[in-house]
Amino acid sequence: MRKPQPSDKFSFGLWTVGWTAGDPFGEPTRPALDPWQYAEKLAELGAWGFTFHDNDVWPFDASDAERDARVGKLAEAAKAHGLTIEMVTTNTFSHPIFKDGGLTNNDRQIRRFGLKKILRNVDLAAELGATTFVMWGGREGSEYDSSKDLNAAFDRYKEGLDTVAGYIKEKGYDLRIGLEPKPNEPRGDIFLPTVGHALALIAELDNGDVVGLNPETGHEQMAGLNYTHALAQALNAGKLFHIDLNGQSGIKYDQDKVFGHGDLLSAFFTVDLLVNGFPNGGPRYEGPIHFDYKPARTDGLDSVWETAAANMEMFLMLSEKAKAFREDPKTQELMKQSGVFELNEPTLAAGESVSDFMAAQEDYDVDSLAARDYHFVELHQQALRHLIG
Ligand code: GLT
Ligand code: MN
Ligand code: MN
Ligand code: MN
Repeated sequence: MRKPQPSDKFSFGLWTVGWTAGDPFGEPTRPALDPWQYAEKLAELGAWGFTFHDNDVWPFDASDAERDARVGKLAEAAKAHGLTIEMVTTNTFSHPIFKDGGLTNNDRQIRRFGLKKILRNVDLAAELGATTFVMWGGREGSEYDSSKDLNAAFDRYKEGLDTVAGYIKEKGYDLRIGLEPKPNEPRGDIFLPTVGHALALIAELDNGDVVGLNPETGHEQMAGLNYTHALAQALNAGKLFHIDLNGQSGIKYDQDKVFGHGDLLSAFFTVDLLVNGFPNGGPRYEGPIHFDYKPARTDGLDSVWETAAANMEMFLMLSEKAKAFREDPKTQELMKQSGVFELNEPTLAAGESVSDFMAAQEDYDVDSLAARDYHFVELHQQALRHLIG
């Protein structure tokens, strides 16, 4: 497999390779490096960009001088290694102050504190040239239904998002917000559990034009949902602003495996959508191929770089297979037979009114229509021939 190159637009969160592998049951198994050291390594591996939370770079309680010095060093490293800082996000989940959330905390003073922390990082994101600002509301939610006025919680969530989005517009920043849904973990139930929930909330915002999605593979799959469908609906709504690719094996805790190391078949169709687009054309995702995974706790620091490379290799391998699958004339034939292209034709004719439609004398041969053989399984088998044949 060829080496990743900047034109592939591969990008990693600093918290991914930087995860020292502490979990709720055990201590870290790896040492921490400085953020700029991770950036340097990612560049060597062929990554194009990286992303970070405020507190991946400076501690929660850092002075302004310390913050500026550390950001300066990171920006210098990015420049020296030709890396793009494409996305910046805010940590409103680690510090105990956020144990009941940032934007939806019952405590108003904490909401004001959280909002300021976010807005401050919006300024930094713009300054560093990032074009996406991710908001993962990991602590926005509850364990106990009695603890929240849910109507007020959604009002406060919308208020917070509208304030951040309005600020971005007022400042004229070339920045869009990517909401990241997740069903649970760390909260028992997180608000905006799926892409669909987030799309519905965005539609109610005053400044929703600059708010879209950053769907993560494992987060949809934790809810038993189809990640590729989630990407597709976000694309269809013009809201797929960013992606977090990783691997997840079924409905359980958030595994954050290497991309393709969970549900491989689903990963294949995700890549098929990303590199080939919809069969009938339509909106395409042109943003970074961003990985949000965790190197296994059992792997040491040397292996971290193997795991980062594995994400990119998986994407490239699946890209080749997905391209060959779609380019194969046999595939095109099978897609035609299955009606994949037929679905693109509007159900009503151009200019046909509902009354014309209702009045149209059409003979539906119900028995023969019901007997249509779609050959969907053969089409799927054709995909597998390309994937593992
Ligand atoms: C955190 C979370 C990820 C989010 C990051 C953005 S932080 O690691 O588990 O899924 O993308 O805040
Ligand atoms: Mn995850
Ligand atoms: Mn995660
Ligand atoms: Mn993520």
